[in-house]
Amino acid sequence: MRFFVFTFLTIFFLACNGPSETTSNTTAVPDRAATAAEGHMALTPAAIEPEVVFEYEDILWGFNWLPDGTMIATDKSGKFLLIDGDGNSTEVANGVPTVKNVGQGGLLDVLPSQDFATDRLVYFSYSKPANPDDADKADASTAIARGKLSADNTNLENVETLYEAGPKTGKPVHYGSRLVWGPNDGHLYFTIGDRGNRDENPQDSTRDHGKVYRIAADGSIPADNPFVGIKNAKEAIYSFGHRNPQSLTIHPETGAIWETEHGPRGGDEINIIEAGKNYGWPVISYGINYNGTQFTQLNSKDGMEQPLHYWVPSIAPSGMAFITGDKYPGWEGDLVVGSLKFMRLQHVQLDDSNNVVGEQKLINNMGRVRDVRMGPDGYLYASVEGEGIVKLMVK
Ligand SMILES: [Ca+2]
Repeated sequence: MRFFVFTFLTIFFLACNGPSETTSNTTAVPDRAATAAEGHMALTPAAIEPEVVFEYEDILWGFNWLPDGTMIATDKSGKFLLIDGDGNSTEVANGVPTVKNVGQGGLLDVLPSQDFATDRLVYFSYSKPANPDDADKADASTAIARGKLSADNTNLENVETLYEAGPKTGKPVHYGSRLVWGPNDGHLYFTIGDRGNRDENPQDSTRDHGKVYRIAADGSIPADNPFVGIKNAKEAIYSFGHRNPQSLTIHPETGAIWETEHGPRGGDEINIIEAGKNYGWPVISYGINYNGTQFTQLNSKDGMEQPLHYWVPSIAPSGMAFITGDKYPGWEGDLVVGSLKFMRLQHVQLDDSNNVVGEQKLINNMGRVRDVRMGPDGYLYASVEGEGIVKLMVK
């Protein structure tokens, strides 16, 4: 009983005092009793069994599904793969632009058009080099583009750049990026990291980088974007003060845009993205420099959003999905987040008000996770470096 009371008070405290924090030794999930009391069944992490559905040695940075169930995935080195239900793959041989596959750059996320069945357009993000003939040495920035996938899936045709951040830089870090369709407006939301220039980029609306963006499907700027009409502002900006967001997903009920971003040493965050808001980087943070020194004394400030949740130490979050459907009893509405650093999935338990009430580690040592998605069959899938794509079965 004492445990239960403690648990209840902990949840109450978390609910009343802003963001929830996790340290690596709190994942025993003391909130399980409360969760069960809410009527959740306790599917345990041990019941989750990864099944490799597509073996692949290199880095599949992002993946998604076409309407016919074919999977489309990005190999970071600059290739699109199409994967059928039997785990056979073909490469899109022609038309894919040259990427700078150095450091965190490469061919990044992929998102089919909302009207793919009729227009066959594929949207994607990549590190675009200033000089494609010398891509690895060239300065680069994140670009968002689309192209038409030929009927036989072998060519990407009429590739056009929809957004290209600038200025390009030689720094190999913090390109972002994820892409999602806004369910309420049909616009394209995407993320671009601060490109290693935290002091100039994230807080300045006249500069790219360190932002969540929103454009229409044709690349135009929606008239109601928050920075439209503001002098010299980058009008595609939707929110700012971000470090390096590598997850973007849609809440299945509210339609809200949820994001994760990498902190420095500690301070990785989950945020709910709203128009025009400032998410604080680098003015406020729960992290410190990699060398152990502090770059800010502040973890909160008026006018800056608190994260919904943050991790100390960092998990290096990449990819995130809400659990929907009935394949994972009791986990519906929770999040699964990929961890590059700890080579696992992080099950983030949410209550009905979307407060984080607990966490569990799923599939330790599965490899560096790049992307996490709910599949059309109701199962979770993750792309894992050196493994390929795994499906999370329930024993
Ligand atoms: Ca923040």
